[in-house]
Amino acid sequence: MFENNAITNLLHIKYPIFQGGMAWIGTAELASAVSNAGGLGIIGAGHMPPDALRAEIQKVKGWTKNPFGVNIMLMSPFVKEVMQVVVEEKVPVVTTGAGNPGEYVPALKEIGSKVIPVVASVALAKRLVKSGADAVIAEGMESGGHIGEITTMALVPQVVDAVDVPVIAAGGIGDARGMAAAFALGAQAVQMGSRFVVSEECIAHPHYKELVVKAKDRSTVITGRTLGHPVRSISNKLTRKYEEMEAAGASNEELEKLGVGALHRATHEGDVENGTVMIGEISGMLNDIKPVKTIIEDMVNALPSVFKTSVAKTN
Ligand code: TUI
Repeated sequence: MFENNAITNLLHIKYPIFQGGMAWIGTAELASAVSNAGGLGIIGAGHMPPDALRAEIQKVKGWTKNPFGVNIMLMSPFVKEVMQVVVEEKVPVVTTGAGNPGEYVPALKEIGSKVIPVVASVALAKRLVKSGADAVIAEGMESGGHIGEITTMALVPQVVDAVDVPVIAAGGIGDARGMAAAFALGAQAVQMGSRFVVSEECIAHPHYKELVVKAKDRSTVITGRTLGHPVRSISNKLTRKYEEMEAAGASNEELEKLGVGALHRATHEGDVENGTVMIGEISGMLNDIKPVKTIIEDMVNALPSVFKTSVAKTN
């Protein structure tokens, strides 16, 4: 199965399924479960200080022998230090988000890490492939958290046509139908965040998971457009307050202050009214909390066999 797949071959993994590297939620527990189930588990470094990230990497190394990754959020104040940690720890796969990682690519490649940036545009995909990216994750605006402007349906085939490295599709994928659609668009793998939030191994507060399970197709909203970093999350007291303040002409500083600590408030304290519940548009079809292994195996079993034996593009 997946013998002809460029991503399983490049990364030495069983299934072409990545777990999105989510801040506060993509911990060693979730990442090692996904890697043990044959996918690529990814620690979400988010705003983590370097020592915390090193501890998380060492936990994953103890809990799985399979390849794993770290996602580096480029808006983090610790970006230089956490890059240094992933180099020292020789992390097999490094994904990046929320910015352009070009300056860090040479150091990562030097120690043999595979570098796979998340892109939300064709232009950045092309630039990063020139800088040496081994593959790119094309993430549509259906995703939760920090997003771009283009949908997965429109972005993936345009990135596939523009670059000569494998493309991983992300945004709006939660089951075998989404995976088949991604392969049909020319992607060689998928990345899922939301589906893994509602897994047994995910350490998110039960209130967070319950809200995702209850969510419907139109439950999410995008805030932060005027600040230049749009974020998708479940509509709640905090997003409504944000919208009211934005409409009343609040300053960028006041709006940014609302977001400080808000993700942790939801993921760890369980305050899902005054915190940010980042999740993608597919939350409406996520109706149960399952073990990671079941999520992955159900998905692969239901995938039409044509996508397991051949892929649309073999570069
Ligand atoms: O990074 C994400 N999703 C995230 S990061 C995050 S942490 C956070 N916490 C609080 C507030 C804001 C963020 C939560 N969710 N996804 C990957 C992603 N990258 N989506 C979009 C992009 C992106 C956007 C623009 C990547 C590059 C880019 O352009 C940069 C450039 O210089 O051209």
